Amino acid sequence: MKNQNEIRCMKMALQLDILSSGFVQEMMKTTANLYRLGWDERNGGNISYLLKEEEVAPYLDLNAVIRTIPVKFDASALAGKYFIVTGSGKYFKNVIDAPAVNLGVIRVAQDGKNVELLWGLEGGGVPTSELPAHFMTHIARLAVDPEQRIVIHTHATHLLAMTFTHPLDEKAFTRTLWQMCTECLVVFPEGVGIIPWIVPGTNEIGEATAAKMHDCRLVIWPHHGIYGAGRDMDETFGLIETAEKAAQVYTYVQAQGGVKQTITDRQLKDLADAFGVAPRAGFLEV
Ligand code: 2HA
Ligand code: ZN
Repeated sequence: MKNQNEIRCMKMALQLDILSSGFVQEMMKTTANLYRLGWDERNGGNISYLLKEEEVAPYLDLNAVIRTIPVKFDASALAGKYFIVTGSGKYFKNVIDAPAVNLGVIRVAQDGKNVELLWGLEGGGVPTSELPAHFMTHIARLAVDPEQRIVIHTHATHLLAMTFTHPLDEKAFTRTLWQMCTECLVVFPEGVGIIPWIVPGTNEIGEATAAKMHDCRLVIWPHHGIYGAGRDMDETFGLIETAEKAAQVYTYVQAQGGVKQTITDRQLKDLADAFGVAPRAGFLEV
C-alpha cells in the first residue's frame, strides 16, 4: 500500500510540464507580440483563454487547489470552467521570462463567487483586474458560439487615438474602418461596438462590454482600448490587428490631408457578396 504522499509524487512524475503546453506557449507568445507592437505598456492589457478540462488534466492535479480567490460578481454561468488568464498588475513584457508569476490557470468555483487557482500567479498574484469584463464577455460570446474561447483586451494605439478624433457612433466608426482596408469588412462584417467611457475594472464596464458582445466580437472602450473575442488566439489577435491596421491607415490618411476617394458602399456590398459575409444591417447604403 502506498501512502497519499507517494501517490501524489507518482502522479506528479507522470504530469507533463505545463510550460510546454500549447496554451501556456500561446499566452507567452501573444503577450510578447502585443508588447512588441507597443499596445500594452506597463500593466496594460489582459487575456483570458477558456480551456477544456482534458487540455488541463495532463499538466495539473485538478484536485490540488493552491488558493481560492473571491470574485466580485456572479460567475456561476461559468462554474467548473477552466481559464488561463494574465495576472492583475502584471506586465505583458515580463510574461515570456516568468510565465508562472504573470499567468494563472483558474477554475470557476461551483458557487460562482470564487475562482480556484490551480497553477501560476506565484507570489500571491490574482487574476486580471478586468475579470468582470472578461467573464461577462465569455458568457455573452458562448451563448452565440460555443467554440469561442479567447478574450483579449489591449490598448491598440491608433484605435485608441481615433476615439479622440472620430465620432463615437458605431455605424460611422465601423464604416470608416471598413473603408480604410479592403479586408476589414470580410474580417468583421458585424462591425464594432462602442461603449461609453466607464471606469475600468468595474462590473459596470463588464456589463456594457458584454451587452455589445452579443452582436459583435470587437468592442471599443473610448480613450482606453479595445476588447476582441474569438475562437482561437490567431483569430482573435488577427481581428484586433486588422481593426488596428485600419485605424493606423486612417491616422495617415488624416495626416496626409484627409480622404479624397474611398471604397464605395456599392463596392463594399460586392465585396461582401464575393466573400459570402453579411455586413451589419443598415451600415451600408445600397
Ligand atoms: O490591466 O488594461 O484596463 C490593465 C488594464 C486595465
Ligand atoms: Zn486597459
